[in-house]
Amino acid sequence: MKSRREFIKIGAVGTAALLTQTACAADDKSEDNPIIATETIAIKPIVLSTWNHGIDANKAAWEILSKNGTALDAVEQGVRVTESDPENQSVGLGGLPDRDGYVTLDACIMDHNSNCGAVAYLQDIENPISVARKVMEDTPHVMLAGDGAFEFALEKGFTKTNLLTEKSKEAWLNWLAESEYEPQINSENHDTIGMIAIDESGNLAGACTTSGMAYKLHGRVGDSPIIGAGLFVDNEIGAACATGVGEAVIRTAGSAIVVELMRHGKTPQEACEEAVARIISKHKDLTNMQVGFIALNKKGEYGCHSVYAGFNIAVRHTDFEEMVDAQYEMEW
Ligand code: SD4
Repeated sequence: MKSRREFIKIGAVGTAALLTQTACAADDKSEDNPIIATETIAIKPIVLSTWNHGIDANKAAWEILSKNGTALDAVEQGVRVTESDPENQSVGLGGLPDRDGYVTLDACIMDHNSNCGAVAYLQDIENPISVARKVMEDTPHVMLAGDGAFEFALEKGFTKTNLLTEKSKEAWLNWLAESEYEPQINSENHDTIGMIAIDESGNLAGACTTSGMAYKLHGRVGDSPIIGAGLFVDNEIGAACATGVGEAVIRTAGSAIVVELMRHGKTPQEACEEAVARIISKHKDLTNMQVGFIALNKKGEYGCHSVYAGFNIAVRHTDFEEMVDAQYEMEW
């Protein structure tokens, strides 16, 4: 297993060092450098999210968390930043389309009361996470898909928007020349954004949003809108989120498994490692099978792990902001 940690900005070095020893995906699991925080060091609020784009998303989430806002508002507002960034080609506006040129979005959100909402195969709406929240709050259902989700979004006041930017259209046209389907995760270090947070009151929430695998079959839905696969929150225990090949995450009920492992005493880091091991053991062919998990428990301890090298997460807390390179099992 390999790992590398990298601090990109530290607000208060002393505190950051303390938290690194007590709460992070530690490289050294010796007794001198425990990854289990004691009950007295509850780290909150805290927010973590997947990939490099997590830094900007965390900033928006932090605006809310640092003012005593709820984790639910924080994760929604946080991932909206990534959804609305036209330069980001794996989430929301500007996402790479499916094989037939349609940008189709998947998203879900979950709060501390186990309320949850999701949209799948949603087109022409820039912020699917906010539609998912409306599904959660304004309907008796958990998930709406396709045309029904779109109609619902319009009813709720969302605006129809063309999500296929020139940049993504051009990439798709280039891809069409060979039309070879090859999932490419890690490229430019961004993909699905998954965000999990604890607020000042100690409540957890999570959000996950994506345009899915580039050039997927039309109609394909991944793990990201599926509660228990792309995201799971249990306010008694913790929260987890997945990125990578959605089919593998669905097959192993990835995020639910991470939370269950924490329920049975694993640290977030150990739980992510075991979920990755499960992915590896259930797949004979691991070619391009990148999957990464992030996890956070009630104490604010967190962890992350991936099948292949290259996965990283953004972490924001009162005293520091950092990127953590996940530990992993294999080089590409
Ligand atoms: C999916 N899990 O649609 C998403 C894609 C992703 O990193 O996360 N890529 O399968």
